[in-house]
Amino acid sequence: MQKFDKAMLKKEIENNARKLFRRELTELNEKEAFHAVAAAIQNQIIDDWILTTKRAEEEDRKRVYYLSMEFLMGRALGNNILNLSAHEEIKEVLEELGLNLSALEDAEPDWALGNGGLGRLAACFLDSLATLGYWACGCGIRYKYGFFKQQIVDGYQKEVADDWLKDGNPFEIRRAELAKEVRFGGWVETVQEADGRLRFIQKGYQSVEAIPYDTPVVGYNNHIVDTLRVWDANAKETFSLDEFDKGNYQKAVESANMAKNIVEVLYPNDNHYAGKELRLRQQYFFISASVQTAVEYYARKHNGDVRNLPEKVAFQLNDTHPTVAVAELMRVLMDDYQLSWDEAWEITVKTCAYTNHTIMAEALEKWPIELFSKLLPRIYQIVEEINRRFCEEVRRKYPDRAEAKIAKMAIIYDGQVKMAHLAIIGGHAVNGVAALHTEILEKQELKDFYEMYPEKFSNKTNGITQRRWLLHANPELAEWVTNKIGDQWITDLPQIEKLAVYAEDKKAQAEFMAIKRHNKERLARYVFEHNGIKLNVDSIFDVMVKRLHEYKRQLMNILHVMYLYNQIKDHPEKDFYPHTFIFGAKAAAGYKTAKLTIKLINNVAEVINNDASIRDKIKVVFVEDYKVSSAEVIIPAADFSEQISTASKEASGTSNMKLMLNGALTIGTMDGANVEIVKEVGAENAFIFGMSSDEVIQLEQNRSYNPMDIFNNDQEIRRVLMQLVNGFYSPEDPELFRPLYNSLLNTKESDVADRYFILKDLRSYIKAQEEAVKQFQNRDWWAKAAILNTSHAGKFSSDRTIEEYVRDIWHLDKITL
Ligand code: GPV
Repeated sequence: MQKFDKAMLKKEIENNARKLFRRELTELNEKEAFHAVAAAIQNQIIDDWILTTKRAEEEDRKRVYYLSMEFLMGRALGNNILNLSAHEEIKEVLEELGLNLSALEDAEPDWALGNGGLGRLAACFLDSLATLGYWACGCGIRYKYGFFKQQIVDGYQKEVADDWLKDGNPFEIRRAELAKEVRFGGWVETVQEADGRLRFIQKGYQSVEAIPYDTPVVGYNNHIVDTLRVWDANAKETFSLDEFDKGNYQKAVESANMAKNIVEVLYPNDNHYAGKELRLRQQYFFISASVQTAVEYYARKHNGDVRNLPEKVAFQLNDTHPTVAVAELMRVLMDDYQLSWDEAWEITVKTCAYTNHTIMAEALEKWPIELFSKLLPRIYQIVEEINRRFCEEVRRKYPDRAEAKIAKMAIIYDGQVKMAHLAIIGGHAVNGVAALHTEILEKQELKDFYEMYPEKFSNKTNGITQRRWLLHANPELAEWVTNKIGDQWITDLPQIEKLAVYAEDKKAQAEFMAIKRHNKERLARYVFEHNGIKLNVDSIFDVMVKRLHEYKRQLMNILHVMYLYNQIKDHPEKDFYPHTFIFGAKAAAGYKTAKLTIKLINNVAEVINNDASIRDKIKVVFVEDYKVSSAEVIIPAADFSEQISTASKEASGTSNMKLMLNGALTIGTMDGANVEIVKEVGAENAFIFGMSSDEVIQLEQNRSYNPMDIFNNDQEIRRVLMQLVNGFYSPEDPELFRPLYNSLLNTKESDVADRYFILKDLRSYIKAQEEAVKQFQNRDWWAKAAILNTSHAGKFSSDRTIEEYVRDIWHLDKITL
């Protein structure tokens, strides 16, 4: 390996300044300097990127295509530099040029091509795949507008378009030569071939051209570079002169717009299905382009014989959003490569695998037959045939109760196409994302499928990449860990266990807590800059960052704050440890209750933060525009990690893992991966409360829960609830929060009152909070427990998760360099 040439890099950055802006580097503003540096970094990456592909091809490696509507990458510059093998030298160069890396990083927009956990998981997986040396391609959509930016105006969320590409993306490469045609609409004609075979030909369709943009995914210190490929859309024949001459100018422009619309914007829903046609268009658009490309690539390498495709290609479906891949692969194999149904089916099942990320009923994708068959006539025909054959199989297997089984399991039923059923039937593997979640899938939600295909099911507990979430986000703690136990943890997180011996070491405790304090100061600066609120870094930083959703129960958190405020007002003489409640969350643009919860948090903040009489004992901060890059500042500063979803509802959670790794203690329910976190760190080093998932499911089934009983019998809770409707937090409009009150108590307004058992769990939540606050003041105990949380986070690396997918589902071999 050639020694890294610092002088060359320096020159290149300076040249980039001239080339891009016709000015000297020293004359550039931060944003311009970012582009000059990023272009040079991309150039550092490019050779490894080309070489990775070459080696993988020479070694004929199997490749996984991670098919996902979302990749929540965050920023690339800092992470790329950190992962590059010459990262020390690169940092020196930047310093010698007088560039401030962290200011450059701040000039890069987040790549917000995702909503929350599901999209961020995809991003962590790509980092792990490259770092572990597997050949992978993330396939998605190049949304012109990513996840909206959130402004808080008068306490309300306001959505602002995220025009993230307006200054260009220095890391992307447009691959016009790899464009693919995707067909929508029309009808299918059946033609009998000379050999008697039937051919199905889509006619009268509209074509859209899919153009891929590749961005590099840099493995940590190993010269491996994988690819994130996102597709842009163009009208196939823009402005055909023909149309123009005939005076059909308008029509030509319209079809261009139809194409452009597909990639216009990311749907801002999380755990919720809206049933919009454009969404199905998006799904088929990127899936068709990705599937065609993968098969063609394989065919070219194997003399056009695609019969052994599953030996070299794996498609992982990130939830049901990419599930049309099953039918599209069937179509390509049969219509473009002339395989029989049976041949194509065997290949499809062996190639595809499906990850389920939720049991929430409202998240299940079910497309009306009408809409589906009109937009994708050939695909619908194939789905019908898959369904017909599946129903036959059910009849054979369950002759005496076939119709009941079919009613529950068919792909097409009640006028709908059920995407989860297609994904399960059309693939060889189905996995949940945490042990509890998988158990619920097997025993309840997907019980019938589990009974029929037990061998398909497995659990793959989620993980996070320690490169971004410790090494990059928390450099001071990362350095401390490395000083104590060496740097192996960066690629082998279970090594971090070695820190446990320092848990009771007074000096180590002091160091650990000093670092936490520095991170709290860093967050305080961020909050002051962005929100204008001054934080007390001696107070408890109690952090809840995640999408705003009723099942996650931000409402329970703020009700507890309201309860505490009443306590302080009633008992000003009592000791009360200063407590800062930090929220970060975006609500889906059309989700009324979620948006009103944001308004409530902000109004509570307004009242409490401005009440001089409580002398700053409580502060409430809603951090505007929570995103990956702000998570990197917030998470390292946390003392408490709020993981308080209704048990059984949070499939896994991943902020729970990020916070644990950074030394926060969990206040949480026995839900999702919290169960495994508690198992790793010990129940004594977390604060667990509330109903178990079995209890929740029981209560849901026997419908015996009446929150009014709590309202009637618990005065303090009743007082908090009354403050929602007596104008205490909204004097200008006392009725403002009535819908939240109703959601908790009123069965007339919603079919079930307190669907997420907030009032049911509130008392035990208050207790868990009290216990945590008490323990926080025992500084030795706390330091020990915090160190133990960090040191027991080893299981939650996405490297471990990826190795499990590789072992059980993808069967990949590593690229050797
Ligand atoms: I379905 N998840 C998400 O972020 N968006 C979705 O649309 C769906 C699921 C999340 C789950 O809610 C989390 O519990 C989980 O940790 C995450 O997916 C990754 O698996």
